[in-house]
Amino acid sequence: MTTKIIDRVRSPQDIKGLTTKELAQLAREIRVLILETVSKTGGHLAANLGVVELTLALHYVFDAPKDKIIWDVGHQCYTHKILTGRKDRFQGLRQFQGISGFPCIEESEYDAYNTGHASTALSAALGLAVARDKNNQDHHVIAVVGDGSLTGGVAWEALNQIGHLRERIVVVLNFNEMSISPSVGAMSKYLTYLVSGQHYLRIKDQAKSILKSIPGVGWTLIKAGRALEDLIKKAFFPGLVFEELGIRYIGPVQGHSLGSLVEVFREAKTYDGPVLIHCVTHKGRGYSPAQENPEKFHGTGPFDLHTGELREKSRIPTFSRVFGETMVRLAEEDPRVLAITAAMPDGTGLTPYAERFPDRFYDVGIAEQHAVNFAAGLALCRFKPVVAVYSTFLQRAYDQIYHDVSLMDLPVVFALDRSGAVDDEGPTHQGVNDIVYLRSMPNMILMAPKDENEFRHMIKSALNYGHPAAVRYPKGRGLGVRLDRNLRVLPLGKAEVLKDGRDLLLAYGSLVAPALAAARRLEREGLSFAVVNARFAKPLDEDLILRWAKPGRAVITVEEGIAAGGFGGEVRELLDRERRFDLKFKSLGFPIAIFPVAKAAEIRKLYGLDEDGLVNQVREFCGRKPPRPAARKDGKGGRRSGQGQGR
Ligand SMILES: Cc1ncc(C[n+]2csc(CCOP(=O)(O)OP(=O)(O)O)c2C)c(N)n1
Repeated sequence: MTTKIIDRVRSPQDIKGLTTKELAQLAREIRVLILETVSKTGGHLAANLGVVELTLALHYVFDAPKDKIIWDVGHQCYTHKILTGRKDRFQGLRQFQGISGFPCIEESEYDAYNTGHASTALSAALGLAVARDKNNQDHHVIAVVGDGSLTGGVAWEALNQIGHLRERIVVVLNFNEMSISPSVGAMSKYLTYLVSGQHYLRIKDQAKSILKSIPGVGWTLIKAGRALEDLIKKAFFPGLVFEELGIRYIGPVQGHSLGSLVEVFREAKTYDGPVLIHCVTHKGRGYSPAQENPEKFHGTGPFDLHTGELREKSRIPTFSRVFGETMVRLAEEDPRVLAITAAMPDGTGLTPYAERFPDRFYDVGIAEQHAVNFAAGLALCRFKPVVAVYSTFLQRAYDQIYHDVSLMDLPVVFALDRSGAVDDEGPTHQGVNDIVYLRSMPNMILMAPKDENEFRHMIKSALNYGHPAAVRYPKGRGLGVRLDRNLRVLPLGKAEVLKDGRDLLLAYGSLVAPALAAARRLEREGLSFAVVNARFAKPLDEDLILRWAKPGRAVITVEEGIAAGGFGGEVRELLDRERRFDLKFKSLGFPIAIFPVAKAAEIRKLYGLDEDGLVNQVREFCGRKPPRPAARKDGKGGRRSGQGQGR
């Protein structure tokens, strides 16, 4: 029986004595574990397959947890987790009460910093390095950052200061020419240029052989390797960006060659200042479906390992897909409609639009702030930009929304995908804050559809109102409703009554459907609630709400977002303004919390926002007890037989 090396690895210490050949064998075993697990749990497959060797070499050369490794975005940390004591829990990747798919300081001392959003690692690394020096410590700080994440402005703000302070930091640039989609922008082209011709390596090798041929002198110079490198760089690459910033550049390095990686990391370890190592890797390495289609396998659901086909199939379209199709239609109708994404063309459903209107589509890279600012400039010149972005990532652009869009009342449309609870990704990716942070923006219109059909009308409406407008919608599939042939503009600030009743359940967006189902169940228990699809969180349908806001009545708001300061807050303030104090008010939504890694449905259940939870919460608010379960005809169930049934 062959024993696996991976079975002997409990911590990075266990790989220190391995030969390069054994490390390569371990890399193969890790890939198998990642593939077998992610094919069941879903996860960030392609990025993780691309950094197996890089991660092994880092743990081989550096001494975590003393040395601190920070993973930018953190979606590529699976090998790191496997090597740092979490191999046996790896089956629970991204599962409720399992392990997170991102670095998590609460989970392990080897996780030096929590990540999830892109481009933060360099700033954090600098903070850790400065703190190290102030504390008279001597460990290494390593930041691993992808070329995609290097399109984020904050990464450059960090490099600016790193070059200035010249702190001892190792930056590992994981260059695979991909963000989720192909990397974009001038910087990406520049990095490709450095790699593509292999100019630098060629020149370095040529210089070495020339020096070697000079009797007596050559070898001395070659041994003083750094001097030679500096000489070459200065002579042939006077503008090498990183060197000009004061950061030593090493590379390009073959990122799947364990020997080369170990050598350069050892060299970087000796350097007394900031150093950037340009490692060339391939996303999806070792699994051909992912290698051929790294975009599809960037973040994947469970899939068939043999065919690479996704397991979940449905005819019901996702909201993202409906969005993309709607954008194509709206762009056909109006040549001023433009679409902007911050590195998520596929995730936001914009790929068909980008193919149809390549010159009216902008992927700005992982640059949400710039996306919003750019849209403001376009809107000022009478274009109609739609910024398609995940709710959680728009948090980055808070000031741009306020300063550049809202204050000038510019008609920028925000299409907020993945709003509400989000499957599997954990606390960094929940789209639960957008209502709260957008509510306070002057001129901003806030909308959320009850289903995918209404959603299409909302995108059309948002483009027609002539003000900043945000439409929030959930991750995943719609309700499977029929789609109207024509798109129409919804009356601004008008809600829709779905069911009449004595008291009011005022639901927003994705929770309209469970609220309606809950109200129907409560009706059978004698609790009469009207259900209103609010459509707008701002402006509210004030007249309609005030019609129900009578003494003694109950008004309950329901939203898939943080309740404090959210949609419910907007309604509560209306009631206070109108001095409707003698009614019962409650807002149901998420608490301010750190959300667990779980399915969205599990998160909603946990906080009482699924149908059962809503029934329970409303019932409790009304001071009602749950009805006794009816006794089953077979005598089982209900109250236990013999327990006072006949009294
Ligand atoms: C602020 C922010 N915007 C968008 C994302 C979504 N996102 C996750 S990974 C990724 C691509 C990262 O590319 P890169 O850093 O090159 O890593 P790779 O996946 O290629 O290894 C993006 C856009 C994010 N995590 N954070």
